[in-house]
Amino acid sequence: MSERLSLYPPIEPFSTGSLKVSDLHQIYYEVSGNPNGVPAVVCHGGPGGGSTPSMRRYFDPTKYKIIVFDQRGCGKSTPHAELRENTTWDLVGDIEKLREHLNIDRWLVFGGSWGSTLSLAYAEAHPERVLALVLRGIFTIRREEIDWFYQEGASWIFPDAWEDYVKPIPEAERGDFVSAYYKRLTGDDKAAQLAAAKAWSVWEGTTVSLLPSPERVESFGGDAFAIAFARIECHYFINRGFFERDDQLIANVGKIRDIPAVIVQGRYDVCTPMKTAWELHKAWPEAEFVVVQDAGHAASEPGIIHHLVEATNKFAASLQSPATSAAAR
Ligand code: STX
Repeated sequence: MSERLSLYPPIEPFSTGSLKVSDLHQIYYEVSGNPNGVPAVVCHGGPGGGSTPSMRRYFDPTKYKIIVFDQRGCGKSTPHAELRENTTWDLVGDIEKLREHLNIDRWLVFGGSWGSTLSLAYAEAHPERVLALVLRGIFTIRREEIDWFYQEGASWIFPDAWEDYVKPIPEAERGDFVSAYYKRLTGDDKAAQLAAAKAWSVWEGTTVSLLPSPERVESFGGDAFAIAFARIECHYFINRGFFERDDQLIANVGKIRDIPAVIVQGRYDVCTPMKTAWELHKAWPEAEFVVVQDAGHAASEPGIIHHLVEATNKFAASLQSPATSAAAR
């Protein structure tokens, strides 16, 4: 195999801020890379997973203006773990508010896992604002995807980790784990809420990478991360992503068919199995589709990094930044 591309070196943002998006919510954002580069916005996973500094590193910082933000209720956004005024369509609106606040006309949209869900929802709502899409670990919140990961399916591959996931839920309620977890994650018993949040979050932290990552499992079990991640994920799942129909994102792919796109999917993704990416690919053959044969779900898998960086490099060459095209006139 030829040598794989790696992440760009760590960088710090040249500006950060907090944008008031509703009476209740403020969202944290940061801008890194080249202030005159091609704008790119990153949609993080979960929902509720928050952004990480490594998200800046999937883009050439000399060519891109990289915008990373924390979605409502997680990371450095406030109030922490808040579920009110927190829906897919609120987040889509926030991306537009952020774009206008930063004076950006159009941008590349980059997202993995729930970040792919949100990127698709945003692009289908505002296709004229999207220069290109780079999507990984495709997730569309359909009932069968939620059932696979939180009810039965992934449990066959990780029966050991599954024992810890089922522990907080009494036998009588195990026919519907999402509902049973939702009750505890939104209940008044703070100790029960935290115990449920940790079990929920550690299940995901344990199963997202091809090879075990004890550091990830530990960080997913941290109180603040687990509370936001588990509460927000469960809230979105019990509300079926706030979509009108189960297959909405794939059914509406016609709205974004002409946007240049790359879809990167790990063959051994246990969290968002390849069936969904395959169905998106069949509905949208115009998008470049890459299966990484030795990867699971995580953005940090070496083969996933290679193809994501290759995709952003390709788009950096083909998309001109506003400043560059003005200079060329
Ligand atoms: N949740 C899938 C998802 O978006 C069902 C996701 N899983 N883990 C993550 O995101 C992070 C590692 C990005 C937190």
